Amino acid sequence: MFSFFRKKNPAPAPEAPVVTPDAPPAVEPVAAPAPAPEHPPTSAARPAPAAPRESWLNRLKSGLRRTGSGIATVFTGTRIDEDLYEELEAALLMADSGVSATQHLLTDLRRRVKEAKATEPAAVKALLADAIADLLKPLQKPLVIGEHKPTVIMVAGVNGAGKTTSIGKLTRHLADDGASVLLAAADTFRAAAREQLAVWADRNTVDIVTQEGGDPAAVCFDAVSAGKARGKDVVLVDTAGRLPTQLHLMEELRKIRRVVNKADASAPHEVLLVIDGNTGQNALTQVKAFDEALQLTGLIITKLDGTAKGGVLCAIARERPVPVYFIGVGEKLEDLETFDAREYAQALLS
Ligand SMILES: Nc1nc2c(ncn2[C@@H]2O[C@H](COP(=O)(O)OP(=O)(O)OP(=O)(O)O)[C@@H](O)[C@H]2O)c(=O)[nH]1
Ligand SMILES: [Mg+2]
Repeated sequence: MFSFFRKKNPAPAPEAPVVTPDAPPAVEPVAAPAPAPEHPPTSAARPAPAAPRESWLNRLKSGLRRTGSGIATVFTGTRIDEDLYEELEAALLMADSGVSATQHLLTDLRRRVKEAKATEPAAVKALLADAIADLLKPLQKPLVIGEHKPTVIMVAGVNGAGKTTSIGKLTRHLADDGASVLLAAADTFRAAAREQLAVWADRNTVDIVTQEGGDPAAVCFDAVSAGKARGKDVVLVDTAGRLPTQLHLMEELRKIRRVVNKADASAPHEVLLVIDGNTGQNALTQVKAFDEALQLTGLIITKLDGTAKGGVLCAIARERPVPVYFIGVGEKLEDLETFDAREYAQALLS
């Protein structure tokens, strides 16, 4: 079951066909344009309902098991000794947990083992799951929709992290919950990027504001204005991928943020960073850099169904605890789930 917290239950949005009066005429809000040729045919019909929570949890487990199994194998022996802690230290570091979180977990675990008077490695493993769950708990926070109308959500990240796909999945979940969504194609560099987002808009039968070439900030201004004029619940802004080291592109993101704020003085309400779960320790660098530029409110960690080692969430929890709203476990519409610290800790040790 997918759920995110909604403060209020907004009334159904009036589908006014008008653009906001103060929007520059260059930008055309369009309703779900034709799909890009490279994508499979789309239909206005809603796709099949999301898979049950358990099935995607198994995919997360099998994804993490492929690389995270090093942690679980530490506990296959019969004794609790210094060798076990040393092996565990190496396994946590190998799983991208980073030095700080690894040291924290080892100290915490030793304390728990002493307190519980644990004598079996299996019991130590269960205590480690508790320690990891407690470390990750501050990252577990629901996305709140409904406090503002529209709730403006800006999405950023490095190239290919899974921004556009995650926006498509998120749109589906929001729409399933009865929220009206408008997409802003602020990745104006590539025609393919606009078309890709348009396909997701079409699949979800939601409106999209797009512009050929031009200024991404202008698209965002128009999208937020149109979202207000049309009474949408959510405006989702897709931005072009960029590295934190590309300073002019980071400045462009800051500009988008400022312009969104001009269109709606309380926006953006959420600034999300999408991180490819395979990024390893570099993920922490990305969180820090994007947080400094944009004041992040949340993260989406994608591709946890693949070869991701998973420990990087421990590093993020320890060093830059930005909430993880969602995790991506596949390429399909339903492959996005809310983050649960305990489930994740258990998947990491499975
Ligand atoms: N296996 C898997 N693949 C994913 C997931 N999320 C995204 N992808 C794939 O990752 C690739 C890149 O996804 P996009 O959504 O285009 O990434 P992006 O961040 O928008 O990329 P740019 O706009 O080019 O920066 C696509 O092939 C997606 O299908 C996921 O959770 N699991
Ligand atoms: Mg994209």
